[in-house]
Amino acid sequence: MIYNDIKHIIKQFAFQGKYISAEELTSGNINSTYVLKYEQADGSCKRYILQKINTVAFKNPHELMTNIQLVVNHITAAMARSKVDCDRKTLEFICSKQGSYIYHDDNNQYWRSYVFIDDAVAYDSIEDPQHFYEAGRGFGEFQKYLFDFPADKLTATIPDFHNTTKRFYAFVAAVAEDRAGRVASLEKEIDFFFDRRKMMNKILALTDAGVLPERVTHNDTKLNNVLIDNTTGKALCVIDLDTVMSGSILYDYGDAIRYGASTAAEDEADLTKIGVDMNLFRLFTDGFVSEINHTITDAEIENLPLGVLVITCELAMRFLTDYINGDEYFKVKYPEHNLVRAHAQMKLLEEFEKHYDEMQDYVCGLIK
Ligand code: ADP
Ligand code: GN1
Ligand code: MG
Repeated sequence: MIYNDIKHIIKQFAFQGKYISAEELTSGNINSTYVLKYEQADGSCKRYILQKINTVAFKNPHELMTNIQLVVNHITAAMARSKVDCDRKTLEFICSKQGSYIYHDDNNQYWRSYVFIDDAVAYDSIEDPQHFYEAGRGFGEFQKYLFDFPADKLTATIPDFHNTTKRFYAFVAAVAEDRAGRVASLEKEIDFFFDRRKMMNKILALTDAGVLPERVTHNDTKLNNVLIDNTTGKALCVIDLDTVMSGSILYDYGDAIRYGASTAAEDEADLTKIGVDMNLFRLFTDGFVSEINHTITDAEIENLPLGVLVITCELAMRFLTDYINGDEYFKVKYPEHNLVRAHAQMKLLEEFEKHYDEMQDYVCGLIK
């Protein structure tokens, strides 16, 4: 029962009201997330998010929370300067009784809490195409607010998170080690990534060559990491700020398209269902670029489709690496889940490759 797992934890946060219930949200692949309900004196209900930070992924939770605070403060100040009411538009932290925004428990687990943002949805799949335009606008606006954020103030919460070259080496090392005894049947899959090795290096090469600028980026721009307002249908708040770090705009764009412009779920087992919805591709692109058209460079625009290929390939390879390592990083819902995810992302990558020229024509048409 959830209550038994968290009853010692919830006492450690300054929640208002009387505890009513807790429910686990299972859409995220990394942290453990609960929604807590508290009854208020006037009979209304207030909700909070409680999260156990995954320390396999995030080795230093205190530095992680410092990053998130810096980012949220920066965005809040930028909104204030633009006379934007920041209510429900940024994450609001709850203090723990240890005096910080983290509670470190006796089992060496780290917990944090946010105010639950009401009347909004983090969609796992697209129900209304306009929401994907809004997701693009939301992530674009996030970029816009962080444009002048000093990157050197941020800790790399996961070093080399989108260093696809190092991800490839980690994949090769996992294959060599074969610690879960799963490699023998994966010959086709291994070839797939060797065949794409050069493509995977391209964003890093263009960044090293100074063609693409480094920016502060979100780095995990799945559709369910932006809340859409129920009343207005507009993007409300970008969440899941654990991976905000130095990066390329191509990562944020590419990851969002990877997830949202697919015709199937990220872990679809029936590969015949997986394709690219070019209408959704265009909607997201329009929303994203509309917010950053003053700052995005022509080289970034031209290379946006490269971001889609690299990030889809990187994630396919990360899922396969985790499968080979015995499922130690991503949460799995069944034993072969990471392999199914890898196959789905490999198929999706092939579909994006087929649409590459069409994507390229579209984004180049946006250059002024
Ligand atoms: P993960 O890193 O595991 O993906 P997230 O921070 O994205 O964790 O949280 C998981 C889910 O919890 C989100 O997709 C969203 O549905 C919900 N959520 C997280 N923070 C909030 C919030 N402040 N208000 C409302 N819902 C939230
Ligand atoms: C993880 O935390 P979540 O579920 O939003 C992962 C992303 C992957 C994504 C795939 C810190 O994101 O990199 O793209 O799963 N986050 C981390 O669904 O590894
Ligand atoms: Mg998330």
